[in-house]
Amino acid sequence: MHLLITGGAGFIGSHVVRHFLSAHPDCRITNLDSLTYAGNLANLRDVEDNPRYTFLKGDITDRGFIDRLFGQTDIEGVIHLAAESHVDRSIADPTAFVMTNVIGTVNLLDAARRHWNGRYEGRRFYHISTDEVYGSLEKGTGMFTETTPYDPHSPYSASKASSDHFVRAYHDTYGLPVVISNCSNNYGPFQFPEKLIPLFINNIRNSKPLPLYGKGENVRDWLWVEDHARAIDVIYHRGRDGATYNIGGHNEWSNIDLVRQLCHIMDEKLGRRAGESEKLLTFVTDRAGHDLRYAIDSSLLQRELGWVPSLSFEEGLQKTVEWYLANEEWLGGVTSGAYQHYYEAHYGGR
Ligand code: NAD
Ligand code: TDX
Repeated sequence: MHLLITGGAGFIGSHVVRHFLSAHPDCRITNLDSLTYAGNLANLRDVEDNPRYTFLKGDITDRGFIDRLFGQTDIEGVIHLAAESHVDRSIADPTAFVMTNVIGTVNLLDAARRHWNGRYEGRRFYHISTDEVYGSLEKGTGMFTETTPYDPHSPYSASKASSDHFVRAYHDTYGLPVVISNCSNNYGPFQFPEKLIPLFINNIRNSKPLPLYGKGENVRDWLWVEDHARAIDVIYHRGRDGATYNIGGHNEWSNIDLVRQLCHIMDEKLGRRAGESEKLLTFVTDRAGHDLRYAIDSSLLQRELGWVPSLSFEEGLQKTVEWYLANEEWLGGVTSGAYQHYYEAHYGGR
């Protein structure tokens, strides 16, 4: 089987590539990625010599390129992760989010429609999406299910909601075999340090302030990234045609509680006095339109396909911290140059 994985050089994509290569010996993978600031071939050093793996540098916004790719290869399945993924960047400038997340997704859908041309047996287009399309929940009550109406608030979530709608439209209009999953916040190795957990690990390491938005009361539902990769595997192979599955770890944390826990682990690992890292906590101006709470009901996926998360958050957070501390070279590589400019522009002198 020949799979096209888009965005495979990013955080989640690299785990998906690694998982499929090891779990499916019959599977060949083409990893299509344009290597934006978030794409990094160092995320896949351990598989780059695998004869079943090919990296292809290319941009999904380039319609002609995507058309030639489908015309010249025997792609049987697509797992589409390539996206602009950071909410703060989407607030600063939504343009790339519309181009990649909306137009790029439509380019892929349309190439699959035209080149597969009704020969859909054994073929599938899988769109990896986010819980943020559902909007925001009140504190303490309710969860997102697959039938929760879409209510995106940020340019990022609006672009992902739009792409989800296009995926469904291609299923309903052209019969394209599609499946969608909407997942909660991922964490783990190889996450770019613009996102909360790796950003704060890096800042604690460097004794820099920890910029917590608002009062730190927003709640996120965290999932170990390899559990997401396993969910993607079962959904790709056994999910119903046209269906949507929510993926989440039933693991809600307010940002302030999560950061305190992270500080505690970092104090231990760095041999600092208890409470030392927490002194770096700095409350800063809230994110515009900041969604208060996300919580995912993943009972459909658990009931239908038997997926369950494998790792407790306590273990996952420990493993994540250990990974970042053991991979200083990786962290140094992604936090030099352009990252410094982004950091200065977004967080100012802090
Ligand atoms: P990421 O930012 O780490 O990686 C995105 C990858 O896409 C990068 O390798 C980048 O180079 C590539 N890319 C971007 N624009 C491209 C383009 N025009 N053409 C080709 N490649 C391009 O993102 P991530 O956190 O790994 O997220 C992957 C997917 O999962 C995204 O679709 C995101 O919306 C979704 N998702 C993420 C989370 C999360 O917590 N990170 C949760 C749910 C869903
Ligand atoms: O500096 C910060 N300070 C802060 O308080 C950053 C970067 C974040 N936060 C808060 C905002 C959120 O409430 O932490 C929480 C998590 O923030 P992010 O890591 O930016 O993630 P989030 O905005 O929740 O979105 C993530 O989960 C869903 C991913 O970035 C998306 O790609 C995914 O779809």
